[in-house]
Amino acid sequence: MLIKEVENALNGQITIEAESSQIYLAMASWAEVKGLEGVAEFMYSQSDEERTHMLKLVKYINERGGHAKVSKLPAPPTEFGSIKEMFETLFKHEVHVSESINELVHISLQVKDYATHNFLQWYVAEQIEEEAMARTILDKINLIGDDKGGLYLFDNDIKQLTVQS
Ligand code: OFO
Repeated sequence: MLIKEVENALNGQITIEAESSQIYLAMASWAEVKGLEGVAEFMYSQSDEERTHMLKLVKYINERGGHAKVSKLPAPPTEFGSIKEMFETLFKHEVHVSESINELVHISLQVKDYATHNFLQWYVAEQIEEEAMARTILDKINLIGDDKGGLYLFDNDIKQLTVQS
């Protein structure tokens, strides 16, 4: 049985994962409109992934006798500046998600909820991967600079990351 404090904190994480999914969907649409097919495909798939992160939390809370809640979300932005700015936003967002997961881990230990602590380890590992991937992408973008041909190749390249993830 989940104690209220943990249930509320996990419900808060549901909102964060749902927000991630919405933001990445908005990024996918922005990239698609700009003709960046590869980036759009990558972002659509990131958005789907975030939804699975959210669903995993829903199932866990309900399985442990709590009640998973679906909350209202603010609309994500529609403009993301440049590709570089968009991936910087994504990176910052993932760092924020990691901080939130860390806080959850901290709460679970404080109240000696070892089952939740164990459940959260999957998210800890996932965040390491997601932050690393965002960093790799940003490094590539910095290498390209203003080179249009480089951007074309990058858009093709990123499709590979979508297939792998
Ligand atoms: Fe990329 O955030 Fe979920 O966990």
